Amino acid sequence: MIKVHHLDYSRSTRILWLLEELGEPYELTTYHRDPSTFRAPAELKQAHPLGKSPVIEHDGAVIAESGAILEYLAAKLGDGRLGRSPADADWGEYLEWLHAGEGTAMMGVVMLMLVRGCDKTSRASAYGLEVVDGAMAEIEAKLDGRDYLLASGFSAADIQFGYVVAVADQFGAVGDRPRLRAWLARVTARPAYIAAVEKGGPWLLPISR
Ligand SMILES: N[C@@H](CCC(=O)N[C@@H](CS)C(=O)NCC(=O)O)C(=O)O
Repeated sequence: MIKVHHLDYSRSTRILWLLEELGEPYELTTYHRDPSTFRAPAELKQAHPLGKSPVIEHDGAVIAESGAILEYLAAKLGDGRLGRSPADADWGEYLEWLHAGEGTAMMGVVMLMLVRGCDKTSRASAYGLEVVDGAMAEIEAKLDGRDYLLASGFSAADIQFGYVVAVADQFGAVGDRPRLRAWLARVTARPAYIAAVEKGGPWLLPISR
């Protein structure tokens, strides 16, 4: 059975969400953040040397990085659901969303998180906002005429970006983008997301800008 090393208030909810979508059983180990620093406990390093969540164990493999885990689980267990393959016309678009979520957009979101309460005109603040705003604008444009990030339907890419957009909103970076807001409401109304939150707890840290 798949073992998930889950940290409370974190992007590892993405993995629970995907597994709930697939109807796959999993064994959940939940780690708790330090209440003052919000950092992960040291025990998480026993699961993976980086000490970050999510981490999964499956068939003897230990895998970190949420995008890699989503891609792995969708390919291994999805049977064509939630993932895309080289045979699909939108495989490239799927991979781009999956990787841009952490590689670009989340980098900007983390900058906003780190500079919260600081001078909004600082270089770090302005750069973080520019990166996140660019990602939000791109999604708003893509959602014209489609319900999900891919025209072919809901996929792991929506799960990956669900967290990015939810945290960006917490820091006031979503803006007045009706398609993006409707998409976030649509994907987080899915029974699998609700089940993931019931099992893993809320994914947003209790902090604000
Ligand atoms: N790019 C990695 C980021 C992993 C990461 O930073 N996870 C956070 C949880 S949202 C974490 O473990 N933070 C605890 C800490 O750094 O102490 C991924 O997508 O999995």
